[in-house]
Amino acid sequence: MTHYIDVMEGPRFKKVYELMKDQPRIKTVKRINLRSFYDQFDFIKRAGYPIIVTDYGKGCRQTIVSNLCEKYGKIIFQVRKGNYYDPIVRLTSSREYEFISVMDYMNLMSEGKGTSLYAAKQVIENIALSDLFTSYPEVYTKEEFARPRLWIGPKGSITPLHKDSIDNFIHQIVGLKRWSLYPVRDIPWLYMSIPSSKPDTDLGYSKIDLRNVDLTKFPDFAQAKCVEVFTMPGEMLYLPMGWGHYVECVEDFSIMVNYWLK
Ligand SMILES: O=C(O)CCC(=O)C(=O)O
Repeated sequence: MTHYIDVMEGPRFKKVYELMKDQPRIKTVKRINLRSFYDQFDFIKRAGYPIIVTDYGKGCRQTIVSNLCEKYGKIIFQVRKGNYYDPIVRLTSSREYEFISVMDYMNLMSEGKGTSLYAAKQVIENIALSDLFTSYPEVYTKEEFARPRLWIGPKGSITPLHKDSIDNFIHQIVGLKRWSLYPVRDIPWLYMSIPSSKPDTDLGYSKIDLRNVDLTKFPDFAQAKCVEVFTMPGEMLYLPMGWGHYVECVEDFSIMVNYWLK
C-alpha cells in the first residue's frame, strides 16, 4: 500500500523513486576522503547513496563562538521552539519560533540555558563562511547552490523525519549528530505528506514522531529500514535527494553548515 500519494507525485521525486525503488539496501554509510569524493562524484551521484567525507575540515568552537558574537552579534536568528517538533503541526503553518540576537543566543548556549531553542537553518548571507571554517563543496559552481544555512543547537535538538527536495551537502564543523536515514525505496512507509504551505514541491514531512513511534497508528512503518550514522567534527555528509532523515544533536553543542543545490 502506498501512503500519501501527494508526496510520491512530487515533480522530481517521482522520477527519483522510479530509479531507486529497487536500489539494494546498505547497512552503513561509506566513509571516503575528500580527494576520492571529488574524483568519483559523478559515479557517487548516479549511485544515489549517502556518503561521508572524513576530511572536509574541523572548526574551532571557541573561535566560531567569538566570531559570531563579535562580528555578527546583532544579526537576528529565528530559532525553533515549543510545538515546532510536533509532526502534525509541522504539516500546517503554525510552527513556533522565537527571534533572538546572535549574541543573546550564544550567551544562552554558553550558560547552558538555551536548551530548548534550536537555531536551525539560519540564512547566513551576512556571515563569512571562513568565520565558520567552511566553504562550498567543489562539485558544482557556487551559483548552482542555494544560500548556505547554519545550524547551531544544544544536545537534544532534533529535526523531525522528512525528505528534502534536492541534493544536500552537510558539513559538521563542531559536535556530533545522529542521522536516521531512510532510503528512497522506503518513502511509501514513512507516512509523509507535502506541507500545506508548499504545494508542488518535492519536500515531504512524516506524521511519525520517531521519539515515540505508534505502530498501531502507523503499522506500515514497520517495513521501513533505517541506516543510522553519526557525523563527527570535520565530516561532510552527502545526502542525495529523496532520502528520509531524522536528525539529533547528541553532544552539548553542534555547529553545522549545509549546502543545498538550487
Ligand atoms: O541537522 C538538522 O537538524 C537537520 C538537517 C537537515 O534536515 C538537512 O540538512 O536537510
